[in-house]
Amino acid sequence: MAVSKFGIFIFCHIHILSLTTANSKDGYDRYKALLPKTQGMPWPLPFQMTSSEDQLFIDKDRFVFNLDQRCDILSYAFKRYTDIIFGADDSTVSQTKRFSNRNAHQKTVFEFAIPRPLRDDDVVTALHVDVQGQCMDDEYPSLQSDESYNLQINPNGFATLDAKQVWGALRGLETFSQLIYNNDDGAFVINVTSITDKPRFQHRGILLDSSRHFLSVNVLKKNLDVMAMNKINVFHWHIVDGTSFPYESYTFPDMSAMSAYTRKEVYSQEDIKDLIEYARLRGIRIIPEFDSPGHSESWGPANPGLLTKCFTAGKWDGSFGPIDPSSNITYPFLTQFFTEISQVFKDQYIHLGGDEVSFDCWKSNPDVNAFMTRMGFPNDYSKLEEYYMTKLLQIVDSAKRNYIIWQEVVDNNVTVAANTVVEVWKGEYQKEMAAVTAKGYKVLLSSPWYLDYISYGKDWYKYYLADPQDFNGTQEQYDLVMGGEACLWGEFVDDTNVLSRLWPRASPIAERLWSPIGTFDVKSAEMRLDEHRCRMVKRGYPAQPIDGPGFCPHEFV
Ligand code: CP6
Repeated sequence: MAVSKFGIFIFCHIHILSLTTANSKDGYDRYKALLPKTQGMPWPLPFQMTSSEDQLFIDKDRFVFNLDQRCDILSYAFKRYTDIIFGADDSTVSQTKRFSNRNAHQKTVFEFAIPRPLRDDDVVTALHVDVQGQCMDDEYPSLQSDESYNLQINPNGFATLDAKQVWGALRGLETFSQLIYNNDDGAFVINVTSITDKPRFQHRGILLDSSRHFLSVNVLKKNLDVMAMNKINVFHWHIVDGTSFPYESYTFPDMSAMSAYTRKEVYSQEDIKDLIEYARLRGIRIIPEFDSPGHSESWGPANPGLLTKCFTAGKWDGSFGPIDPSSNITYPFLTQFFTEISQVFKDQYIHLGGDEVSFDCWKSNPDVNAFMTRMGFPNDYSKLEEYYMTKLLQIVDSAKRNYIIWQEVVDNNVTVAANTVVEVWKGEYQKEMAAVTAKGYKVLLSSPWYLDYISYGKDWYKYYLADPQDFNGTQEQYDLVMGGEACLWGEFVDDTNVLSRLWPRASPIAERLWSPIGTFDVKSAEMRLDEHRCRMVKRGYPAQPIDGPGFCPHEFV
């Protein structure tokens, strides 16, 4: 008989709660630190999962991934997951020391099972992977990618992973790797399990900012590894901003030559190809953001005449503001630049920013004001912004790319193409989501998930409980919600702390965006999150603790 692990977790939980009331806080904390961790529980929670306490051994020496077609993307994944599963923890346990704890569900979970001689059919020696249709060896993941999969670990040791597309197979391999754990003898075991899984939202992203501080390719790759562990499928790369321009453009090489911090803090075309491929192999899209007309001061030095000159007391004060919508170099520049960007980055979407445009500099500049009068919208700076954004969107449209913009653009009533995606990042999110979807735009949520706000205590609860479809709207409005993004801006973040500040704090958001609607049980999530955090640590990523005191079975080295 298969017993749901969830049932047992709920039982544990009640048990712990009763202890809380009976004992002092200190005693409870010490006790909790000694509790067995959950083992082999996946994060994010699958759409449907039943698992029994029946354990099967995985024979490390015989184990193979089977696939009956040639598919490089999966061959690479098999290699990666072989290392992930068996590499970090080399078990030297002999066959005879291994045991099965079949029937363990009849005892309390804390009791050890009785060792039992190994039977051949208890051993998993292969995962049989089947992808319907063709392998997508030269395709990129997209908003339309099918990430669903079905994973069966049968009582006789026969294990299968079925997916419609490679993207689903990749997600299933990650889940499979998470189901495997070491028993007390150090043997590799997996519980009899049946999983049918698919994401709730198609767009599950992380924003990182490589302009305020440079982030090395090496660290960005590590982050892509951890994203894949969390089934996050979009890297929103806020690659440049006002403070530095690390993107090495082949059309405008002076931009990074003049505005990167140093020649070292630059992403070459090779670096970018390398990252896009690294992400693709993990089923992750890279969406670059080139934010304008604000946040683009770094674009100026290499492009005289592009930025607005700010005036004080009737003359130029030496400073620059947003891109100058009235300048005759602006639109030819944007056309060339975004044509390049649409060739370099393979995703269907480009993020065009459009946030936090300050009107002060435009207001101060006599040429800009003369232009506005000529155009028939004197003193209407929102109209000027609209003029600029409309032209930019047309340019990107001609380059056959879709675009994402920050919410201000539509808050300021700029009319944008109907298929524009709007990212909500500020204000009361329920109101903003309702307003943007009422206008018929597709929407991404990020406002509750600004991970650069740090505070004392367990901030992950509030990330976990925020929901992109938690607003008053019609079904049509809910259907416009594509997903969301966790944002970690770069003012206080660089290579030294990006991974530990992001993980596991972004993991609750990953579960919110992947797992079925209504996955709100923070208590059972907490046990799994704790295990998941330790799993990241075990795989070599410096994920910080979710709560103390406590420990991981494998400390970070
Ligand atoms: N940079 C850019 C930023 C922010 C935005 N755009 C930002 C604003 C407020 C907070 C965090 C980040 N640093 N280009 C807004 C989307 Cl709290």
